[in-house]
Amino acid sequence: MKDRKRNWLWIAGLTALVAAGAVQAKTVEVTLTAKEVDVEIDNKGTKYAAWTFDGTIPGPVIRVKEGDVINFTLVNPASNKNSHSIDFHAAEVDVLDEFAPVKPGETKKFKFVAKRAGVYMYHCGAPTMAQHIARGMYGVIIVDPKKYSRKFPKPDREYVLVQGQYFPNAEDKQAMIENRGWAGSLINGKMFHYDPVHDPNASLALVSKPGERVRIHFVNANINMPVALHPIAGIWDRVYLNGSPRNVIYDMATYNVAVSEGVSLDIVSPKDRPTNNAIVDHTMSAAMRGAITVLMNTPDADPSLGRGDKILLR
Ligand SMILES: [Cu+2]
Repeated sequence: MKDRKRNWLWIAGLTALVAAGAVQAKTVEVTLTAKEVDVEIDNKGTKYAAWTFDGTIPGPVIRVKEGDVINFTLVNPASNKNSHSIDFHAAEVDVLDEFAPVKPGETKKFKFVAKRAGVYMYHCGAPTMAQHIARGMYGVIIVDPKKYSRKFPKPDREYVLVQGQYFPNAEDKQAMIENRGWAGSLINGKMFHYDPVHDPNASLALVSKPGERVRIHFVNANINMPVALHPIAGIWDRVYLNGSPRNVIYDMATYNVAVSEGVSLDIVSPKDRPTNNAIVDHTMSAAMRGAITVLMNTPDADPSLGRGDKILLR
């Protein structure tokens, strides 16, 4: 009798849990539009004939929760000259179906479930893929876990950084494939985007207050180069491989980010003084050509930055 009662309680508890989960899982409508437009690729306004999602490099940050259903639409307007596609690294589907190229004037829809928490690249995979990525068709999808934990605490601030390679000759596909002729590193679409130290035209930097936990969601959208990500004058307190709460490593000076990899990295600055960090790709050919981001840790840090829709600064 006692056993029966215990079983019943267990089943009731499980049912409540399942019901709670069902309430939490949402269907999220996401539409991206392929846009072949000129964008600025540095702080002084140099234009580049880009291909983009929604008109910017990178495309919009998509943020969902583990278990959510993404109801996705890709629009390729008739005014474009090229076929484009979407490849979500967060989706487990069919490369020949969901990820197939979409011709100008056509639209494609599909659904997928964001089953695994993490930070993922998305990009265009239409041929020649190297060119579609190099010209700017990439972005980030963050799949938040259902809840935070001691192992994966809620950060005080979060920033998205996406690194890409800049090939001035937008037509030379073969050079992109063979890694010839790249002239700069783009951080969220611009060289030295957040580095007022090396570029007097830079007006933005990342900010936090001393002692805050700052989580950097980083994606390597380079064509051929890994990224040696190091926070100068700091140490990564934790690195979450693929941005997953299950994959934590501690105390890393430099973390090597593979091409297409997403990763979340926490830095906690000293509490008792204002400091600055320079988050660099320690690969000098990249750092000296744009891959430096300044993080300023000061008591008067703007409270709106690194939160809500200000995790990717434009
Ligand atoms: Cu494309």
